[in-house]
Amino acid sequence: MATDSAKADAIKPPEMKCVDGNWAVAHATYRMNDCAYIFPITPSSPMGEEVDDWAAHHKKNLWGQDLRVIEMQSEGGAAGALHGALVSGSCATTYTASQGLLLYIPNLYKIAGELLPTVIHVASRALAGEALSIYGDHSDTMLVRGCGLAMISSFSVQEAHDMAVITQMATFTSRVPFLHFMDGFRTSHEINKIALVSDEQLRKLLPWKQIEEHRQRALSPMHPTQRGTAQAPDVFMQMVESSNQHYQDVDKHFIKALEDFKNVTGRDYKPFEYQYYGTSAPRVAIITMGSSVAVVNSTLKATKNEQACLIGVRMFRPWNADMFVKAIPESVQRIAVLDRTREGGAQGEPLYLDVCTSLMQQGRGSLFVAGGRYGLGSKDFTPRMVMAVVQNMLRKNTNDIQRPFTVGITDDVTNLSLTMGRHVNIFETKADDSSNVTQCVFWGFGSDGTVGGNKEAIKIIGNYHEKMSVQGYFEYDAKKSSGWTMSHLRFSPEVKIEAPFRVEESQAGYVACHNESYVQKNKFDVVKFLKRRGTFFLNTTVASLPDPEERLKALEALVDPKLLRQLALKNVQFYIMDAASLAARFGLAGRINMICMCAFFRLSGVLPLDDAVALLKAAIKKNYSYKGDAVVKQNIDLLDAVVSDPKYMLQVEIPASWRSLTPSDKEPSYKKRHITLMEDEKTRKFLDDISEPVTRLNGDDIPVSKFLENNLLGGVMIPGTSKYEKRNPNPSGLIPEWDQSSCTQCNQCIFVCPHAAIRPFVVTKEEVAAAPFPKEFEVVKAIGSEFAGKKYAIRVSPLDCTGCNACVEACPENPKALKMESIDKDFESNKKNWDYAYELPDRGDLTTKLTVRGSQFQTPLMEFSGACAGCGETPYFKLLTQLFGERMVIANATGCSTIWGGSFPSNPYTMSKKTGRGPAWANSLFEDNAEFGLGMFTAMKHRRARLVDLVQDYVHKLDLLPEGEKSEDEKSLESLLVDWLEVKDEKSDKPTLVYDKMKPYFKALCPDDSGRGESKDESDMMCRQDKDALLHKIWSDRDMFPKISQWITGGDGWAYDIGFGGLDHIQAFEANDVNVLVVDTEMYSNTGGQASKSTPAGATVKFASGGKTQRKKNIGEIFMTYEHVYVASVAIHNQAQVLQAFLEADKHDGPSIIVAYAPCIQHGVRPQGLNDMIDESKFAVDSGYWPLYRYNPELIKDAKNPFVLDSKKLRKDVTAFLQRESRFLNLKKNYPEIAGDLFAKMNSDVHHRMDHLRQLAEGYKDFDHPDDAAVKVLYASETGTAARVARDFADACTLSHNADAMDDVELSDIDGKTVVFVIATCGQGAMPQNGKNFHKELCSRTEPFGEGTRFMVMGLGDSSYFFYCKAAKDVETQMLKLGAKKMLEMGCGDDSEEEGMEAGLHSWLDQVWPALEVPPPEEVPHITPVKVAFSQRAVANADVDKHSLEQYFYSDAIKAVSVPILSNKKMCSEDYNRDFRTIRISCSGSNRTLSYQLGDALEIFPSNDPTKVSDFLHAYTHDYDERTVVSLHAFGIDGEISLGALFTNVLDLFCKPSMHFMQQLATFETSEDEKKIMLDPSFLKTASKETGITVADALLRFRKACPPLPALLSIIPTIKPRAYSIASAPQASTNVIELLVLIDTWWCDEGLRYGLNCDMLRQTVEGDHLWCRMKAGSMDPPEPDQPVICAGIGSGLAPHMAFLRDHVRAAEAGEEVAPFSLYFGNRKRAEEYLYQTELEEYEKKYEWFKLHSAFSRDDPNKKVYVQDLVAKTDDARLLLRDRPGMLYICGNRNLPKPMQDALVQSFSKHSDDKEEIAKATTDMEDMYIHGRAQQEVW
Ligand SMILES: Cc1ncc(C[n+]2csc(CCOP(=O)(O)OP(=O)(O)O)c2C)c(N)n1
Ligand code: SF4
Ligand code: SF4
Ligand code: SF4
Repeated sequence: MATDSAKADAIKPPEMKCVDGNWAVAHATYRMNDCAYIFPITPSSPMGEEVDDWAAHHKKNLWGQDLRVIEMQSEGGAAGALHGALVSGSCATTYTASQGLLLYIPNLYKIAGELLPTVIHVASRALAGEALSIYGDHSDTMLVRGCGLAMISSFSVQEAHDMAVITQMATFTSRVPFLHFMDGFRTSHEINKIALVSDEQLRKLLPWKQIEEHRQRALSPMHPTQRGTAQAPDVFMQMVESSNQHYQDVDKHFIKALEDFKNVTGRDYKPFEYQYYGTSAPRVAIITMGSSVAVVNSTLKATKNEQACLIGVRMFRPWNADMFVKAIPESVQRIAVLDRTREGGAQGEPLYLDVCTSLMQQGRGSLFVAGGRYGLGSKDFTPRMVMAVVQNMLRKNTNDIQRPFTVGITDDVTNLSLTMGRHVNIFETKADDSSNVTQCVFWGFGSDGTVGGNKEAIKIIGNYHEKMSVQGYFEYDAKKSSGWTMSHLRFSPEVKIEAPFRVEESQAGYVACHNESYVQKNKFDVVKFLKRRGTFFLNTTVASLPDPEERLKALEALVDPKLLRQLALKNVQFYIMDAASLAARFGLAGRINMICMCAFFRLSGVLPLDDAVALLKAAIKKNYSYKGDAVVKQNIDLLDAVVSDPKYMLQVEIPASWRSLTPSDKEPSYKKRHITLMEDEKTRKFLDDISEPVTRLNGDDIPVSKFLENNLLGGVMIPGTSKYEKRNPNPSGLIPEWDQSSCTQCNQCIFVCPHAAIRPFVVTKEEVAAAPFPKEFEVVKAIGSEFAGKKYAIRVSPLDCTGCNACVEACPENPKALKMESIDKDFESNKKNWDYAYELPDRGDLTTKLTVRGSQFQTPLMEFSGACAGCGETPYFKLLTQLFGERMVIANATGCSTIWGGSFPSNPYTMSKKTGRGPAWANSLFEDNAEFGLGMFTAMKHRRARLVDLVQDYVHKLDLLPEGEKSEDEKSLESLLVDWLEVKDEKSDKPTLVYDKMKPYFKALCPDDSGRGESKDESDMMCRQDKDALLHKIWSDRDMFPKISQWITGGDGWAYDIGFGGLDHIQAFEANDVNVLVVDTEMYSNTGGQASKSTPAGATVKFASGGKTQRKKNIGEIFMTYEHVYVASVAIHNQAQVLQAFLEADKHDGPSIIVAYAPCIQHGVRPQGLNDMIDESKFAVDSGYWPLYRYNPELIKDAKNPFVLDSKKLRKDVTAFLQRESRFLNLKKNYPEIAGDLFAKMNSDVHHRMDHLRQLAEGYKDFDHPDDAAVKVLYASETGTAARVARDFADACTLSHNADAMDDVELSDIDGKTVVFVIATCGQGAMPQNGKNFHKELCSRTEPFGEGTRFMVMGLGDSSYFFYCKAAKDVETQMLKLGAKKMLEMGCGDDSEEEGMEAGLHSWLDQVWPALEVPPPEEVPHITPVKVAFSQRAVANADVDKHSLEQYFYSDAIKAVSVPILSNKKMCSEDYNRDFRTIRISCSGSNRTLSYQLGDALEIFPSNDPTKVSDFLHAYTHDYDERTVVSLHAFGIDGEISLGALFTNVLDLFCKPSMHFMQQLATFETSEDEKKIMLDPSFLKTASKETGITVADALLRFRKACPPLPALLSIIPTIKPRAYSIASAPQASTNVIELLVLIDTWWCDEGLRYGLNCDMLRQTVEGDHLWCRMKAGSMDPPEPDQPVICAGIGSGLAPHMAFLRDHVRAAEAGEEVAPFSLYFGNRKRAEEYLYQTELEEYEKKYEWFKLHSAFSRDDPNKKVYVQDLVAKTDDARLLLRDRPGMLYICGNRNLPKPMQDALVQSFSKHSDDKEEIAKATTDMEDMYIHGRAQQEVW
């Protein structure tokens, strides 16, 4: 403790340092404590970070020890640990804020109750209420004022340092714990030059005796005591009161500490600081705390206000009323109390209440007191506001004084706010406009180095001479990066700067704008800060223009005229420089901060230039010497250039004309950016009222009423506002450019984009033509029959793309189909085309969302978030919204995902254009998210149960009603409700879709807000149980119709640490069907990168700056122990696995948790940062750093191993992974001695973990060890399909263990084994990624495989590709070369087949089981009976049938139109044995029409012969026949239909039965013998050959099985349409479709058979109607100006005719038409020269058309085929090789190969030269690769 002798000591000049408030506190507290317990929370985290860093560097405290810094799992934990440390005699401290402080509360009571001395340092902050605010006010500190701590407020950075010491002194002398608080950000983050308390001074000041006493009071077995007992009413109160003495004395101890401190340091503080600058006596007193004291003080001082004085409250607790009232001069009549907090519903805020009570107590109750609120959430508190308060208090009549009041906002609702006057300049302004304080403002772009540079500048200037006073304060956009930054700097060699508020309008002598986009129209008012004759510096590329006039023009084009006018009127010195190109010139590309800092020193005159240059050079040497002399020199040369070379820094002569420029129009900026996107009035208003001012940094001016008008009360935000920002968050200036010719439409680039800025669009040709820039709207034909007639385009939003490169990295093609290009290239067309495409209809519903590719056609409902470029978190969230967006609710833990996902007013969560539905998102807190989500889930589950009851009751009530008493609407609603009850638990959009269908009936039946009639009396409705009331209640719970997917999301900090207790609790219960997504960045990213328990050993992050020593917590395995929890560990590059995990988690009935690896900017990936996000993810998995697995409890039910290890073989070394990230490298750099050990530990951990996971994945088949499995199943899979097929196979096969990716095994593993390969082919014949290495090794192996090596291959692909199944074929070839035995012909699953690849797969599997000699899996075929009942209607009714069939054909699943036949003509003679026909069909049906595009195909739904149907039914059963009427709820039919109509039009009674059908039928067979026959595949084979067995035949053959009607209708397949290429061209023959059809026949032993459709078509006549729909042809049709070669045989001529007719049409219309050669082949010229007349006529008429025909059966000795003609003629060479023409091949499967040979011959002119041939072959393949060769084969 300081003694009086201290007074005598001379006070040494202190060390001065430029630091911020956090550093100031940390520096003091580090030295005075043994332990610090920390947890990160803004804005106090830097205190913890500093002490942790010093501890890691072994800085010593006063006891010569390192401070022991311990990070806890939460503030609650820190408080508990602190309590424990204190009772153990430690000098311990902690730092916190806001919600964190609230979590301390229980322990604060304990610590105070037990009189344990400590100081808790708080950077005071707002509390989360209607929204989270990380900014400063006193809400947190005021809320703990009842805990029993003394509370001391610091007014400035210097005070924060000093009070940290003084409170430490007072806590020990008083034993009362202290809370020391400074204003969050304003003080904690403000840089100021302060005097430091030295160690020597501290030693003098600390009360050592009391510290010793504290230590002696500690718990110890040497003198045991008990603490924390339970007390009864008899003694508790006395014990509480027994500490009164200490509280009564604490102010004395504090005052004594202040005095001692003054004696040692010379700095004098009072508990209540009184200031008055008038000369008479003040009438008004302003009472306030924190940094506002300095604002009031400086204002009163500067204005020399005669009327008002200030009392700054430093000692808030204990409150000393006597001392306080004494501080108020007698003259004071009115008091204004300023509180920086709001206590809703209270009589007044805390300080106000204390003031009022004190005045009453001390007999001055007659004083007039007004309480006011200011500065909530860091709202800047300025001199202007102080003056508004003073003016308010000086009103003549006290009744006119606003009380309570608010200041700083416009409250036009409750009208509490004070009107503010003019800006007040508290600094002296001299005659020449110069000032005693230099004020500067810098505008920067997040991470451009502006803020860092300014911090450096403050230091340089602050250290320049002793007296120099400096201040720096920094503001940032809420976006995680690439947002704006603003630096407010003040310097003065004359006065001490006490101005804790921003630089104000028209006061800055220097304003710099480092980003030229800010000066553009509708951006920021960057020059408003400039004062007259100030200096404005603009970094702009304009400065590089050589010609001054051109420069001026460019500037005028760039800069908002409003700004130019201000510059002129303010008579500003205007300088420009192109920092980027200058930096590049000096080899320092991208480092503009150094240049801008030099420019500042040169222009601001803040220091003499020579001195500044010398100091800058010294700084350069200090900062860069570790990079080598060359870098130092580069920087110094650059510095010299900036400060002295006139070439670079250019002064702009401001023309007089700028003075009269008219301000730019007032149109809001979002309109300029994206006017077309304005969705509705609500959004428009929100953008106008709220978003626009906020984005232009004028949010302070928005009045309260606007928030209410926009329905934002309670913190509600409207969806989808981020899309209007278009903020170009792209420092790289690069965006991806798409090369459609190498794109395989896999959509992998789309999947990974963190910003949803790249999307695939499925568009029509007309839409492309209508694009703003149609030529630049590149498209290719969309792959997949579901996209019939559509084109595929990838487009990028240039103003949303962050240039992160993830999409390019993810593209699997070689060469890649995306490359980064300058954003300026085609900017206008890219932007406009994007805007246009964005507005086009959503077409995601055309395809499935269950595949990687399909999922990406779903519009993301989370887009353009504020995350850093390349953020690893966002793609997962985006995918969630694509899969479940329209039925999901998200509870999101505080973290990055709440900042990028919910920063007002930018909301990236949006809704579907089509349905208006979208994810509902809410954030509660950091610590309670699991519980918050569970609350949502349980509440909704309960509400839904009620809805189910209500629906059941309602349906029951209707059921009881006689038919005649139900209205048609009721009947329809009833039937839909019944449907809903059936599907309600299905985890899909189905329940929602059923609800959509109900809506019109609710509207019609519900007499309330659903649309009809008067609103009913609510309470009456609730009491009643009749059907109307039930309906009303159902409507009220309508939100529960969808099957909600509840997601609980957050980061690792939440899941592993602070929220773990809650997370564990919700996972522990099977009934909690909630899904948890943890985006694992392995640190607390949002607060700047502090360690969590997810941080791995060896990482250097904040709070573990000496390297984390403990290994990462294994959260996945922890939850696996519950056994009912679905657990997955995923990483973004493995898209198929991510997708599978998300789908499985949602599907799992119970809790799930997905832990997703999320690369973060703070990992410091080198050298490209998150530009390598995808590679980083892959490397992490390949090295075993991040394992991929899924634990699916559903598998346990099937007696399978629930654990599936998705990543197996370690292909990379984990230490190599560590070398890629600075979080690990820093350890090596700073602590090489421990780095080696920790890295080795990581290596062994990884191997240990992988071994363990492998064990988990093993063993559930009959063999003992997986290695004993006789069959190895391997796959190479790009999108996950091949992997799924392989896994299913391995599961089913008794001889195999499980399926592995090919790359996960060694060749030696398959030597001597039986191997089953399932191999997909991706792109243009490429091997999928996870098979590439295996294949490479296979190709380089020369040693043959051992005997017994056998294999079979299943290839998956798409036969419309040239390289169909190439990867599979390559493996087969290579295996054969190495002597392995092929067991089976390769199977091929063809995606372009009507039934998809399943058909090929099943027929292959049929052969696999016998080949392996294992029984096929015993599958019980699943039968879902059709909902059907016999109707009471006696006879069929044609109208009823018609209606029901229309329902069927018009249903979403079919979407057909009934159109009439115009003609049906044979093309060959009657008696010829083949029947080619032209069938012309009208496009106009009865009430719908068909439209088609060139090259499309028409799908026709055949029907059965009604007589045959009738015969069958009569033969089959006596229970029903074709006249029987049933009521049906299936096939889209909702009503009655006769069985005759159903069997004729819907069910494929006469198709060939499949094995699956037989299996299903067999389940109804009772005779085992019959069953055996049915299940024997040879039965079908033989019957098919002999009799051409049909389903009807099979049913009759096994009549005894006779399934009941519901099952029968379910097992008979439905009639599928048959597709025919269209031979007409839509523009040439309007409203008519012409088909060229060959009536197909086939033979069985019993005779000739017709296909169903052909049978029907051959019998149709003019006027008959056909049910048809359009299907896109598989070939991309040519444009008329494209050279074309068509080769077709037989009816394959159809599409060629269409193309040709379109060329003819174009020629007739005078369009340019390119050469067109047609090679047509058929059997006999005389009979089969189809379209002969027409073709020959064209040949004669048009010179661009050449016809080549070949007839193979005319001359049996000389068969001529089309390919022979192609080879012989020059057309192919001239049109396809020498020109970029298109080739179309159409005919049977045997045609393409010979055609390719023919092309090579034509291209090489029949050369024998190998090189020529090779070149021709490459040219030919090139055509295929680039989509110029297209084929349709069958
Ligand atoms: C009780 C409480 N303590 C501390 C904080 C400050 N805080 C907000 S987010 C966050 C870190 C979040 O980290 P993590 O959960 O890993 O998510 P990430 O930011 O990495 O996505 C912290 C410490 C808080 N909001 N509430
Ligand atoms: S560069 Fe990044 S932000 Fe831009 S489209 Fe590609 S992935 Fe998306
Ligand atoms: S091939 Fe490349 S560009 Fe095309 S969709 Fe796939 S990833 Fe995207
Ligand atoms: S998680 Fe990392 S990369 Fe993503 S927004 Fe947060 S800090 Fe940026």
